[in-house]
Amino acid sequence: MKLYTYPSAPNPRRVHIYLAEKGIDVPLENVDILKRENREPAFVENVNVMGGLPVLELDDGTHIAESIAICRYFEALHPDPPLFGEGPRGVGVTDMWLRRIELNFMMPVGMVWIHGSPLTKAVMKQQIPEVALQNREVVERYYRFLDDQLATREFIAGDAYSIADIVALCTLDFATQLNALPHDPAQQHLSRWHAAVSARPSAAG
Ligand SMILES: N[C@@H](CCC(=O)N[C@@H](CS)C(=O)NCC(=O)O)C(=O)O
Repeated sequence: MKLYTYPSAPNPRRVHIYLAEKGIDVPLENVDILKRENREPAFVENVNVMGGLPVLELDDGTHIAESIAICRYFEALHPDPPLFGEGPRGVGVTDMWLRRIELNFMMPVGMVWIHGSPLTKAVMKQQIPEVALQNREVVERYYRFLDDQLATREFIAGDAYSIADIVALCTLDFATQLNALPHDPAQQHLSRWHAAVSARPSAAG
């Protein structure tokens, strides 16, 4: 088994944090996104037809791409501690928040990245600056929404740390560090949550 990865990128980072929370060691093979190694024909043809990272290679040669699919694979093998919720209610609520974070937070940050960053300009056929600007506003609204939500509970999906926190942390740090789109430190509940999840040893890697 091995994980093809580029650890500092937000989607691979989700898997690294998840594995650290579970205490699971997986051999790594770094693939340099900046050198476009993940877009070389050998990688696309043999590892991931979509070209993205991370990808988990199993010993029988199966490839599982998509960061959340990789985490779910490990969750099935190592259910404790539960990071996708516990019991039918917990699983449902955690999945609801995971999907909200992916669709309503990561997606607009991704739009800012591909339409607004000088780092993606060379690979985008056409950047549309208005799309980046509109999505910056969507993200700023989402920060306000998350701040309100976190006023009533400790973590994104409830009182237990979960995959929703992992994805939200990677998204917020990606927005802040690579898209110059930080949250307002005066958003005290979001700031409290961010400090707490960042202080976990899993977030350091
Ligand atoms: N939905 C996929 C997204 C994979 C993805 O887009 N990964 C990025 C890194 S964060 C990537 O490989 N970018 C370089 C590229 O697409 O060429 C997942 O969750 O794993």
